[in-house]
Amino acid sequence: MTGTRRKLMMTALSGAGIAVGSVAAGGGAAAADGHSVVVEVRDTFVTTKVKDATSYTYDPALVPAGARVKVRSASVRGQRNVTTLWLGGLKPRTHFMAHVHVGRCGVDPLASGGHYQHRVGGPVDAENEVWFSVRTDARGNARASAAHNWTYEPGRFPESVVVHEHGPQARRIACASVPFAS
Ligand SMILES: [Cu+2]
Repeated sequence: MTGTRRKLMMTALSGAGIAVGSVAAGGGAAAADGHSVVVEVRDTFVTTKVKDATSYTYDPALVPAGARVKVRSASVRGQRNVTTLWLGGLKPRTHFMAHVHVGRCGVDPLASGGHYQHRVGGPVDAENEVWFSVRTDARGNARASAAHNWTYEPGRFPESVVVHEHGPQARRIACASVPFAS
């Protein structure tokens, strides 16, 4: 085992109120003709010395091994999505950027590929992509969320959230694998 603690919770509620899959109480209200889905992952960052892990730090000075991440994606299919990112135990009082990326995290920071885009080849902005502006507090904790009037597309669900250094280089400093769905 990698020592990584990971929990995945998926909730699916049909519009008719019939439970599909494993349902947790308070999983969210379903639209009249929609389909409400919540995906939530908690994980711990490990260094790239660990093979086949799910979430990596590429810069332990900014994101120490053992720092925590939680990602929650709540959707009403075809209508809207809110993706929320929590980070814990990072470098305090520091500004980071983060995005939803298409690929799974790997030992190579580039393994997660590029940004997920709602309209592929469309604008590189916070409406067509999922961007988070993150500022850690005195304890190194932060929360940010991004809302869209679209949902992740079946067949090409994104697979990670990548944390970048704030600045022109936008160096990749950590990555959390998340099996998004909507
Ligand atoms: Cu990115």
